[in-house]
Amino acid sequence: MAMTARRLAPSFCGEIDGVDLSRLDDAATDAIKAAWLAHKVLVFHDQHLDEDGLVDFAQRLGDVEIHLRQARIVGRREVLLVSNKKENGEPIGRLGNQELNWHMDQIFMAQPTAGTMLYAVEVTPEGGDTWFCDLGTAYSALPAALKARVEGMRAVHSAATADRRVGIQLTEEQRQRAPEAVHPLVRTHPLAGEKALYFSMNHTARIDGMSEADSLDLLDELRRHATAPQFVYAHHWRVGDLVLWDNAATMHRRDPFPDHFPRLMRRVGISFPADLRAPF
Ligand SMILES: O=C(O)CCC(=O)C(=O)O
Ligand SMILES: [Fe+2]
Repeated sequence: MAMTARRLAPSFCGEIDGVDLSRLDDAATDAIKAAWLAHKVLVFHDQHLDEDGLVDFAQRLGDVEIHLRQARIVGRREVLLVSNKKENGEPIGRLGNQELNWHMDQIFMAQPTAGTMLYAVEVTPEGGDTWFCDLGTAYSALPAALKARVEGMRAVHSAATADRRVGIQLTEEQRQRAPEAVHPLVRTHPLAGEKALYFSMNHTARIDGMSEADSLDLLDELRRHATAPQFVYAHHWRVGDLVLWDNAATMHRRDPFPDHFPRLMRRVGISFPADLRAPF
């Protein structure tokens, strides 16, 4: 079964209409997997998924992860709430209303998350757009000198770096479960075979063997190149949208939004098959 996706950006991002993610058969699941690989980011609208339905869909795509920072005591542990909402003065989810800089989810793990899905339950009329950039196409379009320079480089990532840069606090137990991870700065996609830049402005502490200042200069140069308008798609959310992205081929960021607008997203992370999890 072929699934047609409308391209939302020149090189990546597909929008798929007419699919009910709560009723997929195996042929439709395979078509979604193929479209996801081809488009790197998939956008679905008008979905009706409770937490069980979201986890069921995620399980069709791969092994579902429990997020390092998961702290829920009610609801499905596979589902992380991304929200600025509070109950009894306490945040019900993560990441508040602030801007999130260009990043890659869980790049700091030895076996980072392959893909993330975000499902919009409550959206804001202003701000809160989520932006994606195509790191594969950006890599192939690098100026030759820069491409030669990054060849063979390895980058060091840690959750503690994100704590420092973004102010997300880790518990001691979480810190021990996620020490530094070192991955190639240019990663070959384990399923698509495409080479892509592989770093995160929030989590990449440094390039192995370089000072932090020099590393940040290089990362910023790569970030400026990779987030030029021709490599970027910005998603403006509607209730019922589900966006699924490939963490081995894209980075994302989020616009801030006014805190008096409640925003609630349900989020699930998926792994690659066990033998393909470590980046190479
Ligand atoms: O809230 C968003 O739009 C994006 C949050 C994010 O970066 C994530 O859930 O990984
Ligand atoms: Fe993220």
